[in-house]
Amino acid sequence: MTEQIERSLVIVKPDGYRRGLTGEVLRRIEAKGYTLVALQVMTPDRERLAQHYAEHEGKPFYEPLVEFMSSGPATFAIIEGQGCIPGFRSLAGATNPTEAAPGSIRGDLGRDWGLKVQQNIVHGSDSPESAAREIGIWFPEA
Ligand code: RTP
Ligand code: MG
Repeated sequence: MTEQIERSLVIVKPDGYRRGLTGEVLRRIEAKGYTLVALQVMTPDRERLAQHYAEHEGKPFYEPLVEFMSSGPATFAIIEGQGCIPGFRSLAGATNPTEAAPGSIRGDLGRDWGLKVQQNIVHGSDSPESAAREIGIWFPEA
């Protein structure tokens, strides 16, 4: 394999936290063979969410997304492993839980709740640049 050992930022979003799915998500990450490097539960503040989701500013789902993400505790993790950035995206499945394949986190555990924003349990960085940026926002000491 040519993939690098890399780090990704994973969030178990407030819907996943509320539904008691944090352990299940972490179990899948560890079962896949990725390492947990850092782990923290907190209610994300709007200021850092605005940085995190800067690419989506102005889109119709942006405000509902920040509202949802700041609605309660979420679990933030840095994970590490060969190819873990695309690897975790694959574990997570498609953004829309209705379309996410069975076997993926969103496919197995998510559904469309008919809300203004997809409440899809997890976030995972989408590139090495995003991962470095997002880890810097949520784990400034890392
Ligand atoms: P994420 O960033 O959370 O890992 O998810 P993603 O890459 O699969 O999705 P992205 O396009 O980056 O969108 C970020 C998050 O915004 C919410 N969203 N809702 N039309 C909608 O209702 C909609 N579109 C996006 C989701 O929570 C998505 O994960
Ligand atoms: Mg994204």
